[in-house]
Amino acid sequence: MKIIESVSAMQAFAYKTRRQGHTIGFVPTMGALHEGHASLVHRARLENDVVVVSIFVNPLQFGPKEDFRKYPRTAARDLALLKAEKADVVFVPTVQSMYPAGFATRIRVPSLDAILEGASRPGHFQGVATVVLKLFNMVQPTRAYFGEKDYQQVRVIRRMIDDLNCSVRLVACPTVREPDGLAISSRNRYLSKKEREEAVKIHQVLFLGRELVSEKIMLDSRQLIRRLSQILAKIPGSKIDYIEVVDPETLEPMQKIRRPAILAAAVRIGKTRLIDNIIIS
Ligand code: PAJ
Repeated sequence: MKIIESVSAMQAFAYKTRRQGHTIGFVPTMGALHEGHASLVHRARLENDVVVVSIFVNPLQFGPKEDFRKYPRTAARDLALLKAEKADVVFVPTVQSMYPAGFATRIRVPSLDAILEGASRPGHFQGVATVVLKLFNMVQPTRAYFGEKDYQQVRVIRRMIDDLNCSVRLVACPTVREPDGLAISSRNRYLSKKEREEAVKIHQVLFLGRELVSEKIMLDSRQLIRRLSQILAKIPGSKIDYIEVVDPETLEPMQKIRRPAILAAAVRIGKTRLIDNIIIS
C-alpha cells in the first residue's frame, strides 16, 4: 500500500494509471475509519483495478462552532484498516496543499444545499462539494463511492457531477449499522455509555415511521412527524434538528406520502449530533 502526500504526486499516479487503461475506484473520507468506510473500500476493491482512499479532515465543511479541531484523528488504525481492505493508495494531503494562500473558488449546489443538513449547517455542502471536486481532479477516479448514511451528500455530489460533466460514476452504498441498528459514525465515539444506549432510538423511530407508512396507517407526513418527534423528545438531553419526509431526488418535503420517499433525521444527544435516514420504497 502506497501513501501519497503531495497533490502533484497523486495527480501523476492517477494519470499514469488511467493511461495504462486501468480503472480507479475512489473512496473519499475524513479518517477515523470504521466498518461503514470499510464497506465502501470493499466495494471499490471488487469493481476496480486500483483503489485510492483519501483521508482529509476538510476544514471548509465545518462551521465555526463545529468539531473540526476535535474531530477524531486515528492515522495508525486507519492505515491498518485500509491495508486489510487491500487499498492500493492512501492519499493524505495537508490543509496547506489543499487550500494554499489565495484559494478562493467555491462550488455550490443551491437547490440542495440550504435544506435539511444545509439548514442546520450553513456552508457545509459548499465545503463538501468544493473538496470533492478538487479530489476528483487529483485522483481522476473511474468510480467514486459514497455512503447513503449521508443521503443529502450523495444527492449534492450527483448533481455536481451531472452539472459539471465530471467523468466519474458515483456509486451509492447502503448504510452499515451496529447490531442494534445505530448507524455507524465516526462521531458515535463522542457518546457516553448512557447516550449510546439512547442513540439507538433514532434508527428505531425511522424504522417505525417506515412501518406506519408501509402499513398505510399514516400517510400524512405532518401527523407522522409529530408522532415520531414525541418519541425522540423523550431521549434525555436530546434536541431534534429536523425529522422530515422528503422526495428522494429533490429532497423537497412531501406532505402526502407517495412512495418512494426518504425519512431523514438529525438529533443532538448531549453534545453529539447524529444523522440517519431510511428509504421508504
Ligand atoms: P466521512 O464522514 O469520513 O465519510 C466518508 C464516506 O463514508 C461518506 O461517503 C459516508 O457517507 C460514508 N459512511 C460513513 N458512515 C457510513 C456507514 N455507517 N455506512 C456506510 N457508509 C458510511 O463524508 C465525508 O467523510 C466527507 O464529507 C467527504 C465526502 C470525505 C468530503 O470531505
